[in-house]
Amino acid sequence: MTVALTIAGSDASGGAGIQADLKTFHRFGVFGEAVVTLITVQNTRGVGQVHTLPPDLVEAQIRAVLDDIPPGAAKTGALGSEEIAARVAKLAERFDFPLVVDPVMTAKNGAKLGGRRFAPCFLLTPNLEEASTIAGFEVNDSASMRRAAEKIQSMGAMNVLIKGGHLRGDAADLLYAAGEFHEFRSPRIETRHTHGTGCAYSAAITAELAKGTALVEAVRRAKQFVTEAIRGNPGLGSGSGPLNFFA
Ligand code: PXL
Repeated sequence: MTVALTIAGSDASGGAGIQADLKTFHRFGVFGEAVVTLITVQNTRGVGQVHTLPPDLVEAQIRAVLDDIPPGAAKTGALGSEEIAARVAKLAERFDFPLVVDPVMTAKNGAKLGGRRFAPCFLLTPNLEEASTIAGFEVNDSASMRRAAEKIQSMGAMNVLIKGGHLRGDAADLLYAAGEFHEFRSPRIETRHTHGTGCAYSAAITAELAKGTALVEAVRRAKQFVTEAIRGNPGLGSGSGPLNFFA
C-alpha cells in the first residue's frame, strides 16, 4: 500500500490542515500518516488560538513514523515556529522520498501559522503572498511569478509551484521544474468556500508523488481535483467553508 505523510497543524473544523491532508490522501487511494505541529481553535469564520507543540514532540512523532512506516512522499503545512521549521529541515536532510513544502504563513484572518524559512525540498507551493515574502518582491502577475519561481528555486526548492488563485481572471498556477515553465489554468469559480484549498492541493500532489507519478502529471491531477472540490463545495459553515473532498 502506498503511504504519504503530512506534517501540519490541526483544524478541528475539518477543512484545512492535517484533516484536509488526510481526507485528500484517502481520496487518492493513499494511506495517510499525520504528524501534528500545532493545534488551532477555529471554525469557518476564522482562526482564534494557535497552540504550537514543543519542537521535541514534533521531532519525536516524525522519528517514530519514519522508523516504522516510511512514506513514499511527505508534505509540510503549518509548522508554527522557526524552531519547528528548523527541526523539520534537519530531519528532511535524511528523507529518501520527495518532500513537498506548502509554506503556510498566515490563516485568512491573519493568524500566524508559520515563518518564512523553508526546508530544502522537492517542491515548494507558495501562493502569491507567500511567494512575495520568500522572494522579497511583489509577485502579482505572470512575469513576476516567473521571476519569483526562479529566485525561490535558487533558495533551495528543486521545483516551485506558484499558485495564482488570488489573481483576477482564471486561476493560473505556474510550475517551474527542470528549468521549464508549465502553466495550469482553470476557470475562476465564484465562491467564498475555498478554505483549505492550498492544503488539499499540496496533499494531492504528495499523494501522486508517493504513487510514483511524475511531477507535471501529479500537479495536473491535483489541480483538477482541487478545481472540482471547490466547484462541488458543500456550503458548510457561515464563513469560508470547506471543499468537497469526495470530488
Ligand atoms: O490553509 C492554511 C492552513 C493550514 N493549516 C491549518 C490552518 C490553515 C488555515 O486556516 O488552520 C491548521
